[in-house]
Amino acid sequence: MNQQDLISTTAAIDPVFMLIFGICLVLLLGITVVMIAFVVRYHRSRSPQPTSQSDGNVWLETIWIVLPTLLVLAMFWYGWKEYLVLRTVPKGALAVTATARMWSWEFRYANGKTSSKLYVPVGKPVRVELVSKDVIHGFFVPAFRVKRDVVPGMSNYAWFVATNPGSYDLFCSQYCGIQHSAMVTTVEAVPEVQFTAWLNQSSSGAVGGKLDGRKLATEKGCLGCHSLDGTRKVGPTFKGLFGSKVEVMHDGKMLNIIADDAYLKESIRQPGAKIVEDYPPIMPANADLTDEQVTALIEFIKSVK
Ligand SMILES: [Cu+2]
Repeated sequence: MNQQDLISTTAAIDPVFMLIFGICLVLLLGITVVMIAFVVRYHRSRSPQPTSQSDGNVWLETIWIVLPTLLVLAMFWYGWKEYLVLRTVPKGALAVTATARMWSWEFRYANGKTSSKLYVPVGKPVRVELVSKDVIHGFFVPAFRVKRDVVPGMSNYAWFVATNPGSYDLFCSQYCGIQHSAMVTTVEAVPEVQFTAWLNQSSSGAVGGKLDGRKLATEKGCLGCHSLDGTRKVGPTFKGLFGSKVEVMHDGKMLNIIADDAYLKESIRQPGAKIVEDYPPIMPANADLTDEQVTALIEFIKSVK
């Protein structure tokens, strides 16, 4: 399929929406006008007694059976046709894996690069593999009319093509917990040359060969639950955490410990091992982080005073 034949998801969906919306609008107006006319025309003051009785009208009945049937079939046929466009990924689409977790998105490209924003080249179809690490999320990009559930254990996908450069909202469309509204990011559609250059830059989080812990914490979604200013969020704040005394539950026993390197490392790798008193045990494990990344995160936590 070459570029000229490529129909965007937006171009496929909008006419269907307008058709169904148009039919609904005509019916709404038609029914409302007739209803009001009848209320006035047959008001008790005008016709105190029933003036006529009708036993039926074959033509009228035929019309009100056949016409709605055709309308509904037309909506179905047209909707189905364009739905197939949504489900048929054009050949040569760029493959990206979107991983949803409570409460952030991570996009992974074929070369292993990861990003918290979905960078795509303009004019090139993108196939997004949808993966959930925990609960049901929803991949929703209104600008491209694409919305698909992201279900743990189920393989699902969506595709779209950005026909114009720009920044487009990307939401989670399923209520997935108290920080659900924090699952917002963007699709960044950039010219292909720029995209290729970005893709071949060293992976995110690296600054001059050294990993940037703050950037990593943002990208991995840590800051969705852990504040930097002492505010209580879903998890304990990072502010002043390092070196502080923490009350934790460990194997059903309450322990008083000092938040040192070993504790932070364990809490990043196996969050369930020691749960800070009064917080829910819901942080996902981070098996995919490298040791360098964990160290960078700890260094960052140390710096938040
Ligand atoms: Cu979500």
